[in-house]
Amino acid sequence: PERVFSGVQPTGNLHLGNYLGAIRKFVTLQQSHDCLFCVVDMHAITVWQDPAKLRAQTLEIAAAYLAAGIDPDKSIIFNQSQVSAHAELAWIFNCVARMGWLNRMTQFKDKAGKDKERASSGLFVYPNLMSADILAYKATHVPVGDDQKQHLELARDTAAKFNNDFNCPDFFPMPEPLIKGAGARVMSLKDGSAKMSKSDPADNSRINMTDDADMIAKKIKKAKTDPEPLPGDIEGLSGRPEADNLVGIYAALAGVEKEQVIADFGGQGFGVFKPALADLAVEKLSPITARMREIQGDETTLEKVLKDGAQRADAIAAPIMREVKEIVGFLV
Ligand code: AQP
Repeated sequence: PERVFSGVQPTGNLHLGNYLGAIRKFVTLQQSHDCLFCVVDMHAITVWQDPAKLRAQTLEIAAAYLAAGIDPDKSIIFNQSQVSAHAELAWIFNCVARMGWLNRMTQFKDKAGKDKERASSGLFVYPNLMSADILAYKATHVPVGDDQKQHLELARDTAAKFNNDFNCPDFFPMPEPLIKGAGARVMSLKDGSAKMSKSDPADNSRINMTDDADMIAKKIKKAKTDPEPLPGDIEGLSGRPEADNLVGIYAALAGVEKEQVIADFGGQGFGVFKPALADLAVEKLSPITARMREIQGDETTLEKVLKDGAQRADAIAAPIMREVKEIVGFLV
């Protein structure tokens, strides 16, 4: 059976990239697959998180899942630290994956910054925890943005090495990424070559899921562009990363191809295109933002959804972990 696992970190500033690249895809996938959608709080603490904020941000992601349309009766919504399999399998994978593999991960290089000596050891082994997230459920498909492709390849390598080292062919499946489609890579509004990111200190580099209509319009109006009008064909976007990004965001929000956006707006200046994009963004995002606020107001229900999800997730992972431990030679 095909099983989907994916997660979002509760690190604050949930943005349009997270929505278009991940959460919106989750909603569609739950129609065709068994899905687990996790709030990955253990990943979040690889960089310092204020405990009170972490708690609030965890509830915020759960509220975003529900507000976007993930149905907790159909899909499993839970937070990572409530299911022990994640930490247990991550440790085993720390002993399977090689230092050389981790050394090649570009996200560590980006996130650790210049002073790698001061990065947490958790940040370095983060990809092993991600492999554990997926494989503790023998998930077969992982919807993620383009930025997570390298980590998913590492998860496949780890699954293959485990199956090979312990002579248990096919024990872990090779998880497939589901990356394609509009919105897989939303770039910063201030720099078309950097991805839109929660941790960018410039708030106007991203559209937050909590921004109101005025804020969304203001940020789009101020987004960096070049002085040329939109090109008459799609090839004309090459070498124009900011224009390409705004056209891509429009296409993803409207649910059409970029070609269609160019057919509609080619030759128009940003004075016309930006207000149209702002209207579309507000139209698509404000109902979700409003629902998110409403859901966040009822913490008891949110906590109940997470608790129930954790129990259902544990029911899948526990028997798999028991087998893993037997395979490794741990007494169970
Ligand atoms: N800019 C993006 N475009 C498309 N998809 C994106 N994702 C993140 N940024 C973009 C996807 O969102 C999901 C959840 O991401 P995460 O919480 O694991 O955070 P991240 O990938 O580390 O990226 P962020 O949100 O920008 O955080 P920081 O600033 O900490 O790096 C993933 O599926 C991701 O691909």
